Amino acid sequence: MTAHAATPHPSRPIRLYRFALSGHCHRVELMLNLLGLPFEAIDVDLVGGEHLQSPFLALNAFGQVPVIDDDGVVLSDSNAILVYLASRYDPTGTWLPRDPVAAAHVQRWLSVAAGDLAFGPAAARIVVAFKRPGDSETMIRLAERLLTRMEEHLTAPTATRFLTGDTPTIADLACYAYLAHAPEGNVTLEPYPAVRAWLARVAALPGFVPMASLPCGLNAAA
Ligand SMILES: N[C@@H](CCC(=O)N[C@@H](CS)C(=O)NCC(=O)O)C(=O)O
Repeated sequence: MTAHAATPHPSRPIRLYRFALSGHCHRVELMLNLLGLPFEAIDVDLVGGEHLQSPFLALNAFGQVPVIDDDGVVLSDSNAILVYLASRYDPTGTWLPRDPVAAAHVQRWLSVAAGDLAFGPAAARIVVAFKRPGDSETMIRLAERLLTRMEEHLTAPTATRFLTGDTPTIADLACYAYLAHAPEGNVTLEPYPAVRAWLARVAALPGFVPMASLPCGLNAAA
């Protein structure tokens, strides 16, 4: 076995530093569950500012969750963690394909997740759910533009069941939570049936775990 070959299981539970209502953390938690990996979740008090103090800053100088500690391998950034978990622990090699073209397609959606998704629906949800200041109108417009592009992608003649093929990859996990929870930031999913069908396919994966829903935005009780 080479140093890069996927190993099926960690020798001890992976520590996941997280905030339970964070979509960035959810995508990592989802990967851990879908791969059936043992892990221990450690809640970081973002509201109380724990992430901006030592010892957390020693784990991630950017002061953000998620972070994992896999037997001394400490990694931050949700998409980087997905790449690590898939490369190290997915014996099927399907969650992050090695084929150069397929890998590039996955990376394209990871970039979307770190770009339009983060600045659109994720940011709009933060403004509403956590009462942070921000230009909701611009965020919602960004979210609508992203959802329109995704609807087109998922209904094109070449469309597949998941974002980059007929089997799910880390691209689907990275894009899932902030779209599934977009209504909490006043972003409607109604005009996007193909996006909703794709979200349902992700949610039907064996081992799927949801992120808790918040009763705010379009989900607020009338
Ligand atoms: N690029 C990072 C972004 C992570 C991120 O924005 N985490 C948020 C929670 S959703 C956080 O820790 N925020 C604390 C802060 O920025 O003060 C990733 O993908 O992990």
